[in-house]
Amino acid sequence: MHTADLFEAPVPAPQAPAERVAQLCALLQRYAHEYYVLDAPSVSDAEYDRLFQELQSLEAAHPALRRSDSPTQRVGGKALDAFAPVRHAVPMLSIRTETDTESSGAEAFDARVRKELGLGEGDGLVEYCAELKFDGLAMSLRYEHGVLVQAATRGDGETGEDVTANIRTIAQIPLRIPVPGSVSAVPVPDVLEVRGEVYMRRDDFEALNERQRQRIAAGEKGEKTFVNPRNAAAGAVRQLDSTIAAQRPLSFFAYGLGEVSSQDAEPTTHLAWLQRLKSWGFPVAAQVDIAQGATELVAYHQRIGEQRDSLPFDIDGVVYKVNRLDLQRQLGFVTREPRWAVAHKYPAQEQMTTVLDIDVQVGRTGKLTPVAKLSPVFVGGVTVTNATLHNEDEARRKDVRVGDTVVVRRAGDVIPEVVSVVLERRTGEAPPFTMPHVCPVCGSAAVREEGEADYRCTGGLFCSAQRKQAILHFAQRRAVEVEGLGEKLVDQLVDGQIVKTLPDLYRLGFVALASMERMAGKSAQNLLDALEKSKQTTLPRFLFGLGIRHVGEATAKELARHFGTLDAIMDASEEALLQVADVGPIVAQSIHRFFAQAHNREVVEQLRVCGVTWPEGPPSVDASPKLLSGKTLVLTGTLPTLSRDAAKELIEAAGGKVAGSVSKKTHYVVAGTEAGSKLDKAQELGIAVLDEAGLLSLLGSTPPASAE
Ligand code: D41
Repeated sequence: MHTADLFEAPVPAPQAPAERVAQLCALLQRYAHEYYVLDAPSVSDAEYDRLFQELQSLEAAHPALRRSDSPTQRVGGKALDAFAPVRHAVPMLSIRTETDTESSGAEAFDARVRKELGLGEGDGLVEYCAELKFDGLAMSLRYEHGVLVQAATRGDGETGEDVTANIRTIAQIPLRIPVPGSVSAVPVPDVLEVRGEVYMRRDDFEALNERQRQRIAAGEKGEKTFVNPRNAAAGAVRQLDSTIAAQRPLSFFAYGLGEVSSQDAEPTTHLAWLQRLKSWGFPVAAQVDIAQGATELVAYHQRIGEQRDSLPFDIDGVVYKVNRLDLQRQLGFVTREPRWAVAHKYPAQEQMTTVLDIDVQVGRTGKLTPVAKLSPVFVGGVTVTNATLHNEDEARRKDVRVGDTVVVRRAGDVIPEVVSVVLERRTGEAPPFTMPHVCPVCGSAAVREEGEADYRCTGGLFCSAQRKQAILHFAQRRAVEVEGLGEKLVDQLVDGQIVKTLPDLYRLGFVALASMERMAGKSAQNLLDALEKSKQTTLPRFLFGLGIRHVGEATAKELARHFGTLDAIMDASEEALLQVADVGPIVAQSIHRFFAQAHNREVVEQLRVCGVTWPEGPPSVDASPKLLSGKTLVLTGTLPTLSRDAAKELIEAAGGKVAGSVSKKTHYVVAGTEAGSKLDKAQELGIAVLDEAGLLSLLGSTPPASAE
């Protein structure tokens, strides 16, 4: 069970099923109208789906309560009067959805298919075509004698709306097939209905919203920004004025067929059809794949899940289809859902919740960040209670207030953020949020300098929040590494005034530690041991650990190499610092200022007195020819002997750079076991892929005896 189940919206008091059914029908009808007719949804898709499923299961349990006007009896929305209705020659079916995140969705589907087909254990695997589930708008395109004659929305599956004029503005949709210059020699049937999804790419969506913001700023009436690419696409398709639709950048992917007049040599599988559509000039997603049996469906679901955030468009799941068309016919459909297909969703990346409070947090460099404290909500696979509002301008632009209902987004490992406020739901009288002009932790003045987005506390190490962050930064694995010194412990040490400055860490005694709350004698000793061990470090780690603004790991390494000793760095002029590779004026100024402060020099001095040491040497001019200079590498998966950090160190020592994601600028991808989307991307872009042995031979070396 997901923890989310514990945090869902307040559960209503037990209610008679009839009452709940009536309530759900009314709610869903209202939401559907807002969504389909007004293009102004007041609830998230996920919330809508959840209520819809609740109604479906109530009706299944109490068939007598199923009303003819129930939203479950009419999947889809009402046609806007302004568009002519189109009766689909072949109904546009809906697709059964499995929402769970585990493998069971694929396994349950495969089991059902096998049962329906009467397959036993010895009968071999069923072949599936697996594809992406685009988060857009279903569309049916009708071609007669190769010419696009009509484009219709899905509507309720039987009757949609004629949106031909708007759809013609989509460059990706062929007006005539085969598209001149396409590869196909196969003649096009007299009647061909292609079904697929109209969607908006994420970059197009961002650009559109940027243009909209400028229009609003310029005072143009009736303009608004869009919540997400799907709503923007829906709005564009349903524009009555097709010149406006033409300004909204839409795209299309084909995934199926409606009416098709018979022809010679018809494809016998779904995949063959998709390939044929592609050969005529329709966009078909590159990720379409064949899967043998449930195991490969699960692998597909997993693999696409890893790629999800790096795709240029939104998907909300994957779709599995029995590949052989004769088997599809044999399976048929029940109540408008084919038995041969299923959609397997991913956890929604956006959810609605309420803002309980707005806090201001203070970071290591004194940066003040407004953070919305949320009623716990399950989004993007985890329970979220905090979402960043980034800075004052963002908080103002979104106008988030305490008590508001907001849309929260968490994609991949990115910090959750508040996307927008659902203004329709604002009931409270809470005033707009303002940034404090004093630090909420230490009371020092907080200032926002011209040209900067952030307020900063001016308290420096007087501010306990900055002290805590500074200690955590120093103690992290990539810096001086004090094992076991985490957030809770640092809070205790700083709040209890046991540690005020970094050197205080090394003056901790067993008695003081062991007398702290929740600190057993053993953990006290472990911490002392870890502190002792951390004293033997390296110059780059120490420099990085000091937390000088703009000095990251790579810069710290360059500084250490260039100057050789800490004293040389501490005494370097800005001009001298500028000689270091990668150090520009801002970084040079920051380093120079840091060491110009007496208290910073004192901290360094005391750390040395306490026994923190590192090997120093003469400056090394970067003379040795570097095997990897100018090369960018990406690491993915688990390598057989090298840890990720060890591999990174080797690559950087050879002058190479390690990047986090694969792009056209990547020279090599080093892949270990369980390499995911980065490997796929490399293959897609034709980038050289190495295993560990390949990396080592590139470096002309053999693995070090130990990774550290
Ligand atoms: O990408 C999609 N959203 C998608 C939707 C897809 N890849 N395949 C689909 N296949 C079907 C069937 C199996 C019924 C031909 C669909 C949909 N239907 C669909 N889209 C909207 C309602 C149904």
